[in-house]
Amino acid sequence: MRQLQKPHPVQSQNGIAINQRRLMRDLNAIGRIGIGDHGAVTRLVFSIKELRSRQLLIHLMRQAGLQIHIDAIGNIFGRLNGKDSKAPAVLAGSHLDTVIHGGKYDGPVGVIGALEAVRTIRENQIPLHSPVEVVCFVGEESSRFGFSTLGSSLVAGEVRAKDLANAVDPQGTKLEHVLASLGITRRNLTSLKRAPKSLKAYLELHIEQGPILEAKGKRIGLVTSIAAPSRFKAVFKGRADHSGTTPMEMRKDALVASAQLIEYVEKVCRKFSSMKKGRVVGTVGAMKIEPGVINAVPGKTELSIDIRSTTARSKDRVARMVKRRAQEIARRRSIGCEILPIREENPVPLDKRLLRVTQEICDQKGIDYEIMPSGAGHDAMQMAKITAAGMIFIPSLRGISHNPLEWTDPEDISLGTQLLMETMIRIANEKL
Ligand code: HGY
Ligand code: MN
Ligand code: MN
Repeated sequence: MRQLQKPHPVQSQNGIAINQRRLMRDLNAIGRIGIGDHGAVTRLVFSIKELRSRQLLIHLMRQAGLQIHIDAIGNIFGRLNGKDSKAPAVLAGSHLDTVIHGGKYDGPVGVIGALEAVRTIRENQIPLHSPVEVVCFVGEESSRFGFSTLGSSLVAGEVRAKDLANAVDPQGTKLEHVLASLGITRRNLTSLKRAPKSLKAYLELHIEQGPILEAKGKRIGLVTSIAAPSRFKAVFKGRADHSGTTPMEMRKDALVASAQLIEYVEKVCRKFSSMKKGRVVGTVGAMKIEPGVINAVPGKTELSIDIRSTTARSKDRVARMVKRRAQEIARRRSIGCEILPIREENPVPLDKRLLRVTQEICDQKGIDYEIMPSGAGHDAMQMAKITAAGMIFIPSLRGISHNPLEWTDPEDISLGTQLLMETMIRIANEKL
């Protein structure tokens, strides 16, 4: 691992620097909610732990003197007004929910970083023309229902009833029912949409979750675009049989069919990933097996498949190939196969002007940065549909994420937060 640039103290703008001790205190407090063995953090959306993390954030926002608004799904907005309280606002934030056995930084860095930026602005009475808001979006991770960026999709007015059809958690709870319990139904899915004219920009500080910044020895990434997923389920329907009495040639084993498809996903994505343009990655991250016992031939499997690329063309082509291959495998084995769509998203370009603002600040401070795409999905991909959206990356140790070993140097978290704050100030004072 190449040595990162020597961490230099966060250089402030006209002497005003964010408070690193307070930033890390609150980040660690959030990180303790849902922590288990080996430091693994689990805060699945709408779980008690995840709700508790949002409660803590509301407390911290209150302490910071922000005006708090919580929408029907539970997205939290903490507002600090500027000179013109009616002007479109500059938002900054991310999410607090996690994957199962994840790390402490994916999401909270962006929420607590934004909170620290706004607290510092308020304490130092830094003049702002437009309001600024800290935002925590609910359910960014697809880990529970297979549906990602839920809260920001609702704010962007990007949730369609059909997208919810196959959004079910492993216990069989349908996302649609959870939304209905919150008063959100097919008829009012766009009721949480934020009017684009009320927004000036959205910024998100996030860990890179990959190896590029560390490999290049850089501390800051300025993000150009966000890769997007095609997510769907492949259901193989064979026949459950006795594992001892059923001859091999008579079996309709759904799990062996699944194994062939899983290997194909890796093979076809590797093939496409050799091409520079339109790199594709594919994952079968979850599988259900029925009856799922040692002495029965698996009769039915359900594979959750995630295919991504920074170009829609490559992503769509590989997703089609995987779906076609699933049907071929089933046909050859005389078993059934059903493809259940979860969600189709297109890669999202981020705002060039916002990127330039942070780039200028880095240049003035002599901070080396990398201009790069994001392989991971983020709330910014939804917010980019209703306002100018930008992202600032900070390095992940050995590129590890969605894993308890996820780690980012507090100096880098502070530097990213300082840059976030100074970018927010510039945008909030820019004439539209
Ligand atoms: O799945 C993702 O890309 C993100 O970590 N939610
Ligand atoms: Mn994540
Ligand atoms: Mn994230």
